[in-house]
Amino acid sequence: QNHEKKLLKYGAQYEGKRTDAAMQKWRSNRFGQFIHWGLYAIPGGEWKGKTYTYAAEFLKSSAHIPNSTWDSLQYQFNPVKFDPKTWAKMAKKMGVKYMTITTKHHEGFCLWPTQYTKFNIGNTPYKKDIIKALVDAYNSEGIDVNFYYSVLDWHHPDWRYDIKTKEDSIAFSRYLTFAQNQLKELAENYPSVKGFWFDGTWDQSIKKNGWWTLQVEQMLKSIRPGVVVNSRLRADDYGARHFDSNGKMMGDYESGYERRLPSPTDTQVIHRDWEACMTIPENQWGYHKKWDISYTKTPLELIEMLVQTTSLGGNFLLNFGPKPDGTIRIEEQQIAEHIGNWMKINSAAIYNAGHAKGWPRQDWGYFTQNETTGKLYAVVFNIPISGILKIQTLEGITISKASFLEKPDVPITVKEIAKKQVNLYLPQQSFSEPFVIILDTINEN
Ligand code: JFZ
Repeated sequence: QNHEKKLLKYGAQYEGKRTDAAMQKWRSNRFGQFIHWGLYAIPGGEWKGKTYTYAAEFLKSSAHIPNSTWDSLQYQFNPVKFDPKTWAKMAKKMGVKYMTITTKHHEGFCLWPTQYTKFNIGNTPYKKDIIKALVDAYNSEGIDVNFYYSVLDWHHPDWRYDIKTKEDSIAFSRYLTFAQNQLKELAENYPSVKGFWFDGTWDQSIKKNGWWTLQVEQMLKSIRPGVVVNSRLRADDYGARHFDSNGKMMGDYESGYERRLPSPTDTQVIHRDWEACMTIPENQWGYHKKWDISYTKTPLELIEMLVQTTSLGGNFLLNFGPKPDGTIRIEEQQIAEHIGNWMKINSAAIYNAGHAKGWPRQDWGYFTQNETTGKLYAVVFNIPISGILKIQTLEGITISKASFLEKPDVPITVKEIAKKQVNLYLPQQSFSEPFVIILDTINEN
């Protein structure tokens, strides 16, 4: 590695975590709902009687469907059963504090009536502005809304994957103006937007235009002060992405954790803000008619991911792919309900909680800690056959009391068995859900 510091015009704009109120709100949210909705929901991973198992939102590319054919799906998009309030209520019950919606995915179709392309919701049989409906419905439930925007655009004639000729460069600069206009339009027309989630920025064309990614970040922040932008937007002077050529994170949080989480012992991620986005199936973001073509994660697995993410100071964005009729598939509804029932009891260990500073990783699960009060939570996933939870404590810290978050009256015996070794004796009972124990500590340091 080259340790010489490079002079960058388009690199990281600041170091360390943002501490303003908007960022603190983003961070305290912890749990979000991702929604991928577009024309790809109509074929749902099937084309001319054939099932394509790769990501449904990539069907146009997987099945080599020409633009003219794909784009005519626009005239079929008519989600007559779409009720934004139903979605927002479901999200609220699941316990999310924010939602991120695809305003435009790689296919280029826009869910809002943009003035910059006809390829938008206004020119479908449905006609109505879906982005506005969702922003209003989710905001009424107290849920923040962020906009996903794919810079990569399969529809726009001026999109380029690389810049090899003068013609490419002229076309692509027109494209960059188009995309910037759209982003300005989104920021101006939906004043409550809390963040922008960029995608489709991995091609050479963008890497060669790092200046544009910074310009867009700055434009959005000048129209909507406090708005939160993911690292995936950004490229620097040398085409380095997410992290600049000096190793500093660009944007406000790292968005490289896609369908994977950092290891529970990762000591790097806790020093920055980050978010993991997750699918329930293996790799389906948009609606796929076949739910069982890959392994689907169980609610308990997803809850564990949410807790692991929180324990490492990150946000967890769980994806849903609504159907073309505007409803959410029953499998996703059931998972949302299960998670919501768990959150109703245990969310104190999630909201405004983060990494429990100094505490080592434990065999039975994860510690989280409230960012404001310092309250310590043990979220238990694995109970030993002995019924004894062994807690490795820190120098000078003793545990004075342990109590169930759900049932404060059920006693848990706490016994210090050696220096920095505490046993918690759980009552003889079986648990069907992961549970939270609040630990009261005395700090003698
Ligand atoms: C992208 C999209 O292509 C996909 O359709 C979905 O929208 C997802 C959220 O983002 O897919 C990615 C993006 C980044 C990586 C992998 C797939 N990555 O960083 O490894």
